[in-house]
Amino acid sequence: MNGTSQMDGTSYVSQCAVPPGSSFVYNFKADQAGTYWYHSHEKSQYPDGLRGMMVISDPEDPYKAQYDQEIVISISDWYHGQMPDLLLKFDQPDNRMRDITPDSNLINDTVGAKFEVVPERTYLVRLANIGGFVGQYFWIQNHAMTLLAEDEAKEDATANFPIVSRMDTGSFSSHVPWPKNLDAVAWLTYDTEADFPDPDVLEDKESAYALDDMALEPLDKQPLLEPVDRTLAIDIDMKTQEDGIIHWLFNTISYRTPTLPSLFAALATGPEATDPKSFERSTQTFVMEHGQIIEVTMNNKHMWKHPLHLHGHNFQVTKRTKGLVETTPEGRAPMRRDTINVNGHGWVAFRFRADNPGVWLLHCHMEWHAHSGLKATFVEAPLQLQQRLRLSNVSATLDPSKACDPGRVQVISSIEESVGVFDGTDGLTRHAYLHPTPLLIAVIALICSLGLICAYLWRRSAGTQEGIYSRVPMVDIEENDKPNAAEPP
Ligand SMILES: [Cu+2]
Repeated sequence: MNGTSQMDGTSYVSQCAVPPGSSFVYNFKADQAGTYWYHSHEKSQYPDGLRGMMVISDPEDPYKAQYDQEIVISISDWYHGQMPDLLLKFDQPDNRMRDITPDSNLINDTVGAKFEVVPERTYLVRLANIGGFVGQYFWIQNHAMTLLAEDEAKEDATANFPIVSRMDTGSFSSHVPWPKNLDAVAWLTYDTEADFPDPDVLEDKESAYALDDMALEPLDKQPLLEPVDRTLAIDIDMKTQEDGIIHWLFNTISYRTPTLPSLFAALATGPEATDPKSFERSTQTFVMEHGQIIEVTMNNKHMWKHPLHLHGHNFQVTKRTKGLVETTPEGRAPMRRDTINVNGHGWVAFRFRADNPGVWLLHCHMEWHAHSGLKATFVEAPLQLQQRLRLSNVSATLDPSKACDPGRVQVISSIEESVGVFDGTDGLTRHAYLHPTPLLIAVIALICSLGLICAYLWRRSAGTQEGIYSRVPMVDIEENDKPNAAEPP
């Protein structure tokens, strides 16, 4: 999303929400190869299904020669209720921040998926957790997996092997019932006629074998960014707010959706956009200067893990603690991520260069926590941003309550080459989407009209010649249904 903050898709951060019956064209340059997923960033909609995986292929994939085929796998927790109802239950004063635990666990949005494979071939597995809440441990039974490298297992080609994704119980409060079944199971399928065995029973200690992502090193070996120009210390905390409900907070602020999208505020306020006070306080806005190296330290004051996600950057993770153990890259180039798990009562530190002018969210990717306020806004290089983007109607932002009325304000890119040639209209488009209801009514009306015309023509033809149905003997049902007078009562 470098250079196209207005296409980031975060409602009331980079755009207005897309109203029913409208469409929004996301126009951006897919120049960052990898395995991603997309999802709604409005009203906790994505755990109900408004999400999917997105693969950006690399024409110069350095591992291309090392695998034969790709398998794309999503894993996700799943709720039998829908989010609007679950949020009502969640937002109760007597709910002491007990996250609602999922009912089920899915691989590729189903139970018992089968991935057919051929012996001796090597597969690249692209894996993403697209769930709303729980972290997962993933393994394929009897198969060694190497991250972005060859799978060297030689297994029985007449058997099938369980693929397991297990919910990380470190996400759950001990005060709520845990899901009955933590595992999602699919099968690596060599032979569709053979058995599909249950996975081996493992004690819940598999996390000891899990990959420590701090040990990863990026291929480009980007050196540690230094010196740090600015340090942000952010505590993860929770506290009862004025609505009587316990909310999550970054430092002392629980994020509330602003009336005016923060990007609109950054573009409408001129030089004052460098002042955090130009943004609604509840958006917890940090303003960064162009090119600064920022180090963010996030300190978890509670016992649960949080997957912290920053939009607009792949940051270098420089430290993470677990208990009393502190892990650093130790002489390697630091791994780069856009999401990092912070452990219970632990902390993480990450760095990035503020070279992507835009308005970007930092938030926990557990939807209960994000919904409950665990979000902050990074306004990055607003003066440079104002040179790239402008508003179609600045004065319309003076009444924030109306700024998101349909058609009122558009964000316009000043540098078209940032996204190349595009022959459509990007951004919010009114009535571009044909709603299915009027379409359905039109089709039904057409069918009914044709039916009436046919019936009329048939009746006319029946009057002039003997139709086939005229030979069917007519039965007077009422007469036949009368009791037979000869039978005794
Ligand atoms: Cu969280």
